[in-house]
Amino acid sequence: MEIPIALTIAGSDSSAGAGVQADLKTFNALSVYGLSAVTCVVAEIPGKVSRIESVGTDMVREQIVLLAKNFAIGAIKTGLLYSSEIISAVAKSIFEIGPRIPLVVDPVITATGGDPLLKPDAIHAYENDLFPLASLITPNLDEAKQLLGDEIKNRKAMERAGLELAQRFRTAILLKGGHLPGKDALDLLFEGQKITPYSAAFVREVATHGTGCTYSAAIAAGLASRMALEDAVSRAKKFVTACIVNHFRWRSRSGGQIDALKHSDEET
Ligand code: PXL
Repeated sequence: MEIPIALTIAGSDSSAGAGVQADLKTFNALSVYGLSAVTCVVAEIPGKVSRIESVGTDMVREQIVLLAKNFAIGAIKTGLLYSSEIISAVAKSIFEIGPRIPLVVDPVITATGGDPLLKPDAIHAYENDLFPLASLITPNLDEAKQLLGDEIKNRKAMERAGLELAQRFRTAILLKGGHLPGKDALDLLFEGQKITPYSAAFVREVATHGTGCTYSAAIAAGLASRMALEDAVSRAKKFVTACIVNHFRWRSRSGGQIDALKHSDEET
């Protein structure tokens, strides 16, 4: 059987817990061959972004178009796109290579540690250029707040926000409620008026970054393998939870602690 192929269009994380590195590890763990188009290079360690430099839009476009001419891409995910110019170039390239390839958009705005990753004026480019091409958008509560303007503090508010986003952008929305207080990490999938919940025990005292990247990459891996959206999300939720539970941990050279996701499909 031919191995399915997925493409990530995202930033490079030097510490390899998030971004392109997390996406490729996820594709590999889920038996999908991963391709990558790098949009920016981030010098960072877990919890601290030090510097970001973008890749030129022509180079971003060249990577995507060249790959699409030569590989049968089964699904695409986007991660950190950094600027409105890159978002628009990515949207244009995706439209040209095949607007019907399933597209998962992870609207990355800030790093887990709180550092900004996206230029503030870039949200409009997401809304105008890229969201119309998406099969699924995967905001966390902070990102949903930036898109809608309202704080989301409980499950009822999540339901209202998800329905509004699904209607506004005419596509499926996975609203990730991991930041809500409580013992479970609850996510809600909105497809039109239909709401499907996905829940897992919240893993405490593990400080990893890259969970959002890993989650959306795992969903794209499922779609590339021709799983239905609801099944792809269900498997991805289990996968990302296992990656957190099975984390790596080191002592950093400055004496602090470094946690990183372990991207493997083993049972917890
Ligand atoms: O976790 C968000 C994220 C996404 N993409 C890249 C990153 C990070 C964060 O820390 O470096 C490239």
